[in-house]
Amino acid sequence: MFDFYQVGELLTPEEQAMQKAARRFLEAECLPYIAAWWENAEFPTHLIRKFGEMGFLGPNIPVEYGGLGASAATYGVVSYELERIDSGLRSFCSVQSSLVMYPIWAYGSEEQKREYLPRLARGELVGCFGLTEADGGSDPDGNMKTRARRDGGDYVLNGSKMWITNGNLAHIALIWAKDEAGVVRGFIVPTDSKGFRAHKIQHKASLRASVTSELVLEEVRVPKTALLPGVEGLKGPLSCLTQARFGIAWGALGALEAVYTEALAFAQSRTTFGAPIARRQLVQEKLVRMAADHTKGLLLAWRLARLKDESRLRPAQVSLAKRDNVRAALNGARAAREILGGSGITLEYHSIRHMLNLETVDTYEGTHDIHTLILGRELTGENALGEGPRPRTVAR
Ligand code: TGC
Ligand code: FAD
Repeated sequence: MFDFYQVGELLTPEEQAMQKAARRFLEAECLPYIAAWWENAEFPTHLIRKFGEMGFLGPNIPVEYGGLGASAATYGVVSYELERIDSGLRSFCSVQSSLVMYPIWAYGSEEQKREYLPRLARGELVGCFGLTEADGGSDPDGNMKTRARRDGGDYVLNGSKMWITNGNLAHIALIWAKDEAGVVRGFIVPTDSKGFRAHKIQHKASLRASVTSELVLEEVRVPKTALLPGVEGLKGPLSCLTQARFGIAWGALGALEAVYTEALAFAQSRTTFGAPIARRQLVQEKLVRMAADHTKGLLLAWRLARLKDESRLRPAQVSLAKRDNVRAALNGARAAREILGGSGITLEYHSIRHMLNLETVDTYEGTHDIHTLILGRELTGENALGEGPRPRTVAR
């Protein structure tokens, strides 16, 4: 494991044990097959229950609801190890843990928690999270056309969602829709509901070992017990994003470790002009940049985890870590691909797969530029995101 500042020593024995177990499991069950899954655009559904057994699904959820009740860094190291293999594997677990289990745990009724959380933790049920719509995901409030209207004891949902991870695998979809007062609300929608359809998005050149879908809801009727009672307004979905972005800040460093170690080994064994390319300053500069970014990113992620456990985490702090760690990993993957030369363009090596995946990771969960603007707003008090003529969503 590459860990230049021994950040691993700052982890508790339980966190260290989880990281070791995850690495052992993923190296045996995923690493040998991932390139083929990626090339064939396949997600390894046979591993979902095993992910549950390993504690990868909702590790932070309390034990009474089927989770491990584990620390933030436990979730962090799991994300790191998953993404060291492939961003698509981490995506699956991010969505299940942070975007489906978290909102049910944080905002669900007791009945909803008991009905869904243990089965989601075991991987018996798969969930997806529908926030983004086709007109522009960066501004989910301004672009949300999906509506929920009351009809007796039910809600009726109409609209569509775009780019939804796990959409075609999911048994339940967490759908964010505006009610008749224009307030964003969350609904747990069984995907076998009449009027619910998922279309798998084809021809992706990134995150191929992950299922991405468009969801269409036409007069989908759910009982009022499907509503998450504990939250109103955009802060509902945004607070879930804070959880997932935290995991991505760790995960991206797993991908960075993978491309760094691959590039280093190649550079040490590849000889040109009578010496290994690792002896060349231009190559060393690239490797040093990767190692430095990994080291700084890990310290950032570790500190963030401790702040999270102390409930002192601010969303803008997560924005900084997601933004910088993902961009560092993407730059590292591009540099690793370059060091590998022609070999770097084949799936025999991992760097180009990570590089292409990280283009998605740089975009989803808030694009790099959106996080820049969130941070700019936090630092200056000035909103450069754009005001827009739309009415703001106000929690009642
Ligand atoms: P804004 O006025 O900033 O906020 C509205 C309310 O939400 C609160 N809030 C947050 N709460 C918790 N966590 C956060 N990160 C929060 N950010 C904001 C805020 O305090 C306010 O609360 P209240 O009580 O005053 O109502 O709203 P805005 O419309 O100006 O938002 C701007 C912006 C840019 C922050 C937001 O729209 C945004 O984050 N946009 C990016 C959207 C995004 O990240 N989408 C991701 C979709 S899911 C996904 O990509 C999954 S990929 C998963 C995978 O496969 O791994
Ligand atoms: P847009 O919002 O249209 O942005 C286009 C460009 O404009 C970007 O470069 C952006 O940075 C820039 N931009 C936007 N606004 C501004 C501004 N104010 N100032 C300057 N620049 C700006 N969403 C879900 O809800 N659930 C999921 O499970 C999910 N999974 C995904 C999986 C994949 C593989 C992908 C690719 C996306 C997924 N998403 C999901 C959607 C993702 O969150 C969005 O793609 C992302 O938020 C960006 O939205 P957009 O693609 O509509 O781009």
